[in-house]
Amino acid sequence: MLSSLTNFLFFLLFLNFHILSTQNHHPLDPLTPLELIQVQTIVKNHFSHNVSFHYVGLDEPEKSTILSLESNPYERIDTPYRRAFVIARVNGKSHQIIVDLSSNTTLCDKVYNGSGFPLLNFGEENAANKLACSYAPLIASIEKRGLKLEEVICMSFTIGWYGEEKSRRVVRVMCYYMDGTINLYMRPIEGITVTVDLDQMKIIGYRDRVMVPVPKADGTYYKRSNQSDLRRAVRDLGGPDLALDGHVLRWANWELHISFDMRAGLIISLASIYDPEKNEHRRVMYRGFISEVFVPYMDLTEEWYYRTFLDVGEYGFGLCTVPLVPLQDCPKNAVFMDGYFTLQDGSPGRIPNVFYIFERSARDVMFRHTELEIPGQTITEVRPEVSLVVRMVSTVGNYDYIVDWEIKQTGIIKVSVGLTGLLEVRGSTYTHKDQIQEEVYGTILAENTIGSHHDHFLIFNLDFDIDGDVNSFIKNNLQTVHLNRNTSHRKSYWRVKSEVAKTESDARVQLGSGASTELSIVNQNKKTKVGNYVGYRLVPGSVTGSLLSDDYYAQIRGGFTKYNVWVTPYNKSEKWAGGLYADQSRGDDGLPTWSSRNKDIEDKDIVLWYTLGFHHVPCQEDFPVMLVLSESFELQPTNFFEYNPVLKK
Ligand SMILES: [Cu+2]
Repeated sequence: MLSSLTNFLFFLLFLNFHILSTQNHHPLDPLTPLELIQVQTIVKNHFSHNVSFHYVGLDEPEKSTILSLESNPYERIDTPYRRAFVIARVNGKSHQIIVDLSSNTTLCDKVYNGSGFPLLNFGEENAANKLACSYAPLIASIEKRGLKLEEVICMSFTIGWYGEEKSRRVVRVMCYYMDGTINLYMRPIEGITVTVDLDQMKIIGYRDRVMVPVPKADGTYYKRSNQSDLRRAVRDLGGPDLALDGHVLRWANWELHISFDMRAGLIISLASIYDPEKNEHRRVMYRGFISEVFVPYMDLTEEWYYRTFLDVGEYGFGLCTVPLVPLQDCPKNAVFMDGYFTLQDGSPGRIPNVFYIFERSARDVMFRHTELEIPGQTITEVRPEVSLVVRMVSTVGNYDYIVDWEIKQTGIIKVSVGLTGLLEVRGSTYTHKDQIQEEVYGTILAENTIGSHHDHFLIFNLDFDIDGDVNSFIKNNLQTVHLNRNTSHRKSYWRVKSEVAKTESDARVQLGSGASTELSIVNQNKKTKVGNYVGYRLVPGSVTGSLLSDDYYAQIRGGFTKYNVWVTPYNKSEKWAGGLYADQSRGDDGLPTWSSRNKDIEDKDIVLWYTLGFHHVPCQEDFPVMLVLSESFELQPTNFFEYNPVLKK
């Protein structure tokens, strides 16, 4: 019987990392492999028990320190502290530890007694899968179904929270079948649930409820060697006009810092853009990253109801990133960057080519005009769009999320998310839609194969600093004005009524509810020459929100999906919208809790939270591997520049 050690072994292959210099860090640079080893040593020396590492990341210096360094770069001689934030399990308890690398000490070690548990790590997931695979009752169930043991692969699933008063750190292990395919996700072995206690690494529950046919292997293969080759030549767009200085990226009129975190994946910091009018770089965003991803399935059957995942806080969006493939994931002109994370024993692992950075010319137009009204002349001016993309792919089990942060010379930041990979399908007795007389919670995609309805909600933490960190959130409501016939030839027109959000409750917005509203972050202390506040607006893509009832346990845990937009005052510790301890969380930590304090947000350092959502009703084109399903949003300069910022280019 195979256990799914593939990932683990794959990452171990890359453990022959390079030892990087610890000198000349940007203070927001991720921890280097050498620093990760130092953290491992300090933490292990601190405890007499075995330590299981669940998160190690940079404990960044205070924002005020970073900003003062940015404005006085020569002060970099006094390097700010290098510290690590660690979450580890020791003797059945979750510890939050701050490690200071310069003094080689543990500054703080706090036991967390609240609800929820930290990120799972690969080591324990693989151990749980292996344990289940060798469990005699499971082997008997496999044999009873007439399946070959050596073709079975087991996977761990987080279990959510359904009102239990006491929680144990457990996962449910589900099994899949290969036998003639590599697409194991299309061949679930339904009806069997193995419950594993992760701390004790012991099976605490087993149930073989029902026998359902395993969907066929036929038609599930998706590798190119078995397909007709539809490749097109990859165009070389020429060398990128970018400079990478450590983790600081300079391209065209932009400068920003990019970093890898094992929980968030890609983190964008200190994004600023050059303003030719002012002859200076102007601050736009202090920080941007994916804070949480909520994926609730709508299937209520016993083996499925609990599948309401928080991918960032349970599995680690960074931990699940995969090396990108040159010339396939990206064009020839791409520049790559590696990422480093921590394994269960605290040692560093390397993900090569975790980010690709490349110029993109999609043959879009930045602006154009053809002037035909001047006698004897036709004047045409066209400026093609070229942008820079930072790309990562996080493969959370069956699903692949392609995340692009795209910066444009126009000042626009565009974020796109593409969903692809393999659906989570349920085995079924049905071979045709006409046979189905009951609720099956999905679409029949192939014989014995139901693609379950589900959502993907990705919430972004966007800490704007428009020309400084004192910003405000403005709703520009488009209102229809009705007129008396006697006063105008027109019966109606619309105008903009601006509303400054005073407190957090003013800034909770459900988009798509009929009203036309533009949402902006502005600096009320800075105006353009003609008197408009400088700002950026959110141009939402999808306005999809959760359809679950508010008092449903899964919705309580993913409560940040109640609104598409939230604004909170900046707080260094408020990073993870689904709570720091997301596994089996109870919704008592996270964005809705912070926002309920209803703090003042006008003329404050504020963070905009936006959720990009997908309702996914699977269709047959998603079988056996999904075509990319994309959504995006933009952050657009709005009265930020004095005029069209690319005119002088
Ligand atoms: Cu989906």
